[in-house]
Amino acid sequence: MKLTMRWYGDDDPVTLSHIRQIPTMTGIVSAVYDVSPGKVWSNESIEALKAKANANGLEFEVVESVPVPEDIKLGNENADELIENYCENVRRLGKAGVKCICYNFMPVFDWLRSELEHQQKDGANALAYDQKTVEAMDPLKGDLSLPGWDASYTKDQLKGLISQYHELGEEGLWKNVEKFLKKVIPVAKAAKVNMAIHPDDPPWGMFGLPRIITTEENLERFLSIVDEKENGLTFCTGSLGAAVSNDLVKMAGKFAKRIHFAHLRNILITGDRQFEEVGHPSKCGSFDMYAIAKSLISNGFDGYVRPDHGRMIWGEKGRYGYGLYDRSLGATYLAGIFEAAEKELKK
Ligand code: DNO
Repeated sequence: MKLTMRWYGDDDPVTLSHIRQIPTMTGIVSAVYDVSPGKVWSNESIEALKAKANANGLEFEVVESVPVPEDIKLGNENADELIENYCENVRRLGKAGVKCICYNFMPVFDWLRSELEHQQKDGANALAYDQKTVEAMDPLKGDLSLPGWDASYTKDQLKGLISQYHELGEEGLWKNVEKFLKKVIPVAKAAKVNMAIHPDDPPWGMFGLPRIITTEENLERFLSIVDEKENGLTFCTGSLGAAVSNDLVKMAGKFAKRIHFAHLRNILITGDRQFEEVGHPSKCGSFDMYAIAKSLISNGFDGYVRPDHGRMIWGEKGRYGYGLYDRSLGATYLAGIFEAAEKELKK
């Protein structure tokens, strides 16, 4: 496995020289942020990102994300043109040496939390989710005040989008993901890039929006749409594991060869569809992280790993989930459990 760390570009308070000093770190996970979703990334921007990483002794082999525009997910008229732009990005990234692209197919919202600074007993704060708080809101009535939700849509745009998705439903979304995969995966194969879809976070529908990248059964269905290695997964334990019915150790093993990227973080499940993010080690939360690492590598996983959301500790202020300190602790913990698992496997 290769240990990587997400970096949000020049505006990120965490610098490349910080990242380089994390023991066993090999590279960054980043994206071009100077164009809107659906547009082609310039070769100059891609090369500049790579050059910055390399100048700091880091690789740039993983992109997170090349966003999929809503028009593709909805199958709107301009979807074909936008998918072609998407393919062009895959070609360009492949040429620049990128080997893995993380993306998601979540309608309207990416990850969703109800609290960004949930106070913890040890003085840290972290992201948290409570279904009841989320259910109390109705975006169709213009009532949406989720922390972290970037209000780039007007109320009317948001209403329009949500009703289009209501009409589309889950099967409609499956149809559109199929169309996307059938065009993008052959391009990824030619470009020697592995595509790695990120699960829906949390893995259930909300506000009546369909969410499909959610369960073992759905991941299986997704992989079989185009049964090629390049059609793969980002295995995000914090996302999938929020649904207690998802058996992470089993899923890690079952899908290991198609998992190209692993986001390995722990959460503490505090109630029905209620959880908070915690430190990465098993003891801090609800998952057996060592068993997950072992299940991955003993079943042939050979991809990228990154620590995921960290808490805010030691007074750090920064991008929620993406500070330096707790993610670095997470990174060294992950390096430790993988070293142990690899050694155990060789015995
Ligand atoms: C949250 C991240 C997600 C992820 C995208 C991938 O912190 O894991 O935002 O980057 O869903 O497309």
